[in-house]
Amino acid sequence: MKPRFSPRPQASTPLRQWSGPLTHELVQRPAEFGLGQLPHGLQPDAVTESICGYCATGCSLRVHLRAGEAVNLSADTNYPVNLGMACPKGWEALAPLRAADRATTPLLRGPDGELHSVSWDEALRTMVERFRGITERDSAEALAWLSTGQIPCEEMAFLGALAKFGMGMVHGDGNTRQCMATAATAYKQAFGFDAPPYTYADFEESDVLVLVGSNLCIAHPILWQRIMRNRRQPEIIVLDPRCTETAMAATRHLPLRPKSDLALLYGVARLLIENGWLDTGFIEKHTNGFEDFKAFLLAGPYALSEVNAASGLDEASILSLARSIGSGKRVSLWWTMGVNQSYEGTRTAQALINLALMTGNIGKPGTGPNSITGQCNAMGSRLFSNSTNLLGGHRFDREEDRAKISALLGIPESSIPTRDSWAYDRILEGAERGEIKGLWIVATNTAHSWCDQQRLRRVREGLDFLVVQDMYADTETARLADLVLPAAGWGEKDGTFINSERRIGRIRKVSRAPGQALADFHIFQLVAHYWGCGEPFSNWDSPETVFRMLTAVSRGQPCDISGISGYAMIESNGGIQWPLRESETGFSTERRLFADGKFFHPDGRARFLFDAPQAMPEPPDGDYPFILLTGRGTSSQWHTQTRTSKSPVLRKLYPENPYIEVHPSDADRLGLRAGESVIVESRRGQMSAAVHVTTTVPGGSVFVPMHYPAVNRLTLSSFDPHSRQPSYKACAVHLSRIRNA
Ligand SMILES: Nc1nc2c(c(=O)[nH]1)N[C@H]1C(S)=C(S)[C@@H](COP(=O)(O)OP(=O)(O)OC[C@H]3O[C@@H](n4cnc5c(=O)[nH]c(N)nc54)[C@H](O)[C@@H]3O)O[C@H]1N2
Ligand SMILES: Nc1nc2c(c(=O)[nH]1)N[C@H]1C(S)=C(S)[C@@H](COP(=O)(O)OP(=O)(O)OC[C@H]3O[C@@H](n4cnc5c(=O)[nH]c(N)nc54)[C@H](O)[C@@H]3O)O[C@H]1N2
Ligand code: SF4
Ligand SMILES: [Mo]
Repeated sequence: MKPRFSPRPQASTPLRQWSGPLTHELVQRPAEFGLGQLPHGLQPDAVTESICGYCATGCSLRVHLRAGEAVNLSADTNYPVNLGMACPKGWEALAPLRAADRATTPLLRGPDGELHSVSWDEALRTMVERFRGITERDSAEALAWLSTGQIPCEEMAFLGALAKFGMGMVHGDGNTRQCMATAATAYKQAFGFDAPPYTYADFEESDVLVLVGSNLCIAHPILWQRIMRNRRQPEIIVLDPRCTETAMAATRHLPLRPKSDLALLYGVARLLIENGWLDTGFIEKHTNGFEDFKAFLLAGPYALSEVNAASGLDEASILSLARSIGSGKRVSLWWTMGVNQSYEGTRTAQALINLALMTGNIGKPGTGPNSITGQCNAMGSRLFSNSTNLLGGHRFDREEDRAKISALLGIPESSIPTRDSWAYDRILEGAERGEIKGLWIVATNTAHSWCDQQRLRRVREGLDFLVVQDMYADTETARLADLVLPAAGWGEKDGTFINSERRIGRIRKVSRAPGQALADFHIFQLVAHYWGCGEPFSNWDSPETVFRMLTAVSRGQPCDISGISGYAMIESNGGIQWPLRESETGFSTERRLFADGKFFHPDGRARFLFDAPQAMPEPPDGDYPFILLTGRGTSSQWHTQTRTSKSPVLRKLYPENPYIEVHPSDADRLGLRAGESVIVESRRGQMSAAVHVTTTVPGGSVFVPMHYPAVNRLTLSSFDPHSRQPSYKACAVHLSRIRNA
């Protein structure tokens, strides 16, 4: 059963007076927003291309139109990312657009506690009235937003600029906190900027690929296909407690104990030192802190026998891993959520960065400490969401950065906050404490995807007004809203995404949004107008204009894209990786960073960063004897399933009901039979799931995919101290049989 909440108190503050017409003229002339319009400039029977709106691989899809309707998709054979391949989600990407439960009008919660359809005018007046009421009673700091890695850069930037520079908010964060914050922080601290160094050709050019906490076959199947194109007979080593599809397909699987990565990677680093498997020239010329790191490794419990005890891997396997990394010619280290979603994720990611720096595996073909991104525009949100860094990787606390942005965007410097936003968890804590009263959630489904859901219920109770902007009105989060704003989705709007290898690609409007749903871009234009801050945003009139502003903003930054003149240039080049400075001509399709050994810290050197491993925040014990691992279930399920569950084809490809993977020895001990239902319980909540007996999970651990809403009733509020990313992948649970089931 989905939760329902009591109605929020009704508006008590009188409508505020402001200058300018109250109703935006475009609300009265909806055609200008593209409502009921044929996609921009497209011939009715055209074939066009758009980057896929699911994962950060960033495949290009061909969209086939008939009589102005997008009728089919196929994989683009000419695009350097996917080379004619796509996964089931990509092939089925049109289905979610046509779902019967699309939000087609704004919905406002009435005195009866139900959501009722209202006009855009009433919706926006109410939103502004309620949010302004909060800022007048408290302050603009009592408002916050939570957004996403799944809307284009232009919309991301618009939301962040409007919220902070227009509406005076200080706090806003994205669901990339759940996903990429650790990698972003690890790179920033080590390299001086959040800069994944690789290009996808590196998958094909490595001799040794080490995948840590990454189930590539399921989560990024086309990137796995890129590895399959590697002609160098590479060694593919997977570090994952589970024997995943990827582990099975690899040349070697090292089933380390959950959360023992840091100790293991330090053990490997020590073996590199002890065996002289180092690139001392690179270390001396291009890094800082190696001697301290070495002393730390030699003084700590990282000898082979100690690391064997910590990780459960035998000594020969650890030594052989170190040898592969130390003596391999081109070694690349790849990581995803098994690393990022941990209470010590930042240091674990940096332990991988350290291995690459020690062996000089960076800036050359087939190398790199490479974080693989999750959502289609996670990389765009890291650069342009204006949440935890000022647009374009600038700093809120640096005066010259504020002056630069103010001059470029024509926004008064005084309206730029001088400090960073709270992270996601702090925003929710703020709501729990009553400091955040108004929350605007855009394109993320917090009430399913955030950890420790019971706590989130209290957060909801603390809010005066919750606005949810989504494609669907029945997501777990939209059901909690006071106001739902109906949004157009991927395929119904224009813009750009940035994929895992920093490639900026174009997305295109190929379909009309249903009813009165509007592109997020247009919703932001309207909110600016109704808020009374439309003037500074009057030139934010189309995604491409905003894209050009972002290229100007990026000038001089590591992510400088001032060399990109506009969308046509992106399209004709098969996407363009950042950076591309204005002076650069004749650039190639695949470019990696740091070929010159120069990093982004003022001294040009990369840093070795490390800390001793910590105990798991909630280790298993007598009451809760299993470690719960969570993650992706199948390549046909996307996160909270608001989109993928709308495709009848995809629905056939995954189990409809929640299931839990249990090792045969544990199933035997508890007397569990395959297929029976169990109650899975943590200290915070419980769910039921069908038992799947399998040796893919190690004894003592169980696995539940994240796609079923109940899973985050179990997970805990525990965060990496540097990145504030939640530890979704380890908490203690108990299993019990359902009697007479
Ligand atoms: N089909 C599909 N594809 C997706 C997504 C989706 O929802 N569905 N989501 C996208 C997004 S946003 C993301 S972030 C990526 C995520 O992509 P991945 O990170 O590859 O996926 P996960 O399954 O979350 O986690 C990867 C692995 O981490 C392992 N793991 C758990 N704990 C540990 C540990 O302590 N150490 C190690 N070494 N490994 C551990 C898990 O067993 C799991 O197999 O996928 C993207 N692609
Ligand atoms: N237990 C556990 N929990 C996890 C994870 C895990 O591994 N384990 N992984 C975490 C990770 S890595 C991630 S990335 C998060 C993902 O968590 P979420 O971001 O909450 O998941 P989605 O289902 O992708 O939610 C996106 C929402 O935006 C809506 N939407 C899609 N496109 C648009 C658009 O263009 N405009 C608007 N306005 N709305 C749109 C969708 O309908 C959906 O409601 O989950 C995290 N939660
Ligand atoms: S691999 Fe990712 S980008 Fe490519 S088609 Fe599948 S979901 Fe889309
Ligand atoms: Mo993610």
